[in-house]
Amino acid sequence: MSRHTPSMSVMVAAARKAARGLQRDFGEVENLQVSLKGPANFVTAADRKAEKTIFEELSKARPGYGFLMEEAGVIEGADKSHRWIVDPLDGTTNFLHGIPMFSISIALEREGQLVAGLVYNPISDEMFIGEKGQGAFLNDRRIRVSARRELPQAVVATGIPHIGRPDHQGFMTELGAVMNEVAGVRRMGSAALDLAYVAAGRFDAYWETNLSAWDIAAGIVLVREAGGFVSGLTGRDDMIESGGIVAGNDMLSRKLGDLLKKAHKPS
Ligand code: 2AM
Ligand code: CA
Repeated sequence: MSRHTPSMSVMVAAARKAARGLQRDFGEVENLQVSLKGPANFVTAADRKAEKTIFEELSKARPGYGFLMEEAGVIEGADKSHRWIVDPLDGTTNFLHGIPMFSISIALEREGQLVAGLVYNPISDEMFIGEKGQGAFLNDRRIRVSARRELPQAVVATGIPHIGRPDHQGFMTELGAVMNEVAGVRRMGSAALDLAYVAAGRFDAYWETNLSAWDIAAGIVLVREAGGFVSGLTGRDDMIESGGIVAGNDMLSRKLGDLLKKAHKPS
């Protein structure tokens, strides 16, 4: 069983409440697939509604905490030492296409340090939580990063840039280097879930670039608390600032990081 702080109970309650709306709306998306114009607007509305629910629940339970949210951006709070970092719907493209691979991501920052993370897939009902010093859990069962130590045995997740997102050539360079060395590359479409899967040992490692703080803040806590290692693409602890991330157990994250660095700077 997991031991949570009261703050984690607040996060879980907010995520579950927002999830009920997303579950209903996801069911509706399938009916909207026939209309070409309908789904995108509908999904934007579902996304905003989920964010509003999470904002209201967290604000009620912890008045004064600040926010950084995907839709609303920065909301300053009276309490300068606490901030919630929220992505109400990570994996929007999947949601829009009726693919049940998306998540709610909520992290808590205290004095500038990430101290708690939650990633919830409302369709599979998988709740990943982690708090600094307390370990990481999937539906109350302890999770750990994978123990594989060699890239040829590793399943490695990533995200592929798409229309409107930068650095397609950079990604091709990285993929070219990685796919030659690993057992398989996977692309699920939700950065938050990718990190949760690394924490659970399903993916051995993960890398992606050009992400935002709300995509990765909660997942970073999960991977660390599952015994894993997270860094930016140059190996520095700058994931939030750089938007680049490499994650896995200490051995594989280092090997993957080295591979990516070498791909960009062939000697
Ligand atoms: P989203 O679904 O909330 O947009 C997919 O590789 C990951 O990248 C998802 O976590 C997705 O989050 C995120 N993503 C999609 N478009 C993005 C963009 N333009 N900038 C940054 N992140 C993006
Ligand atoms: Ca996102």
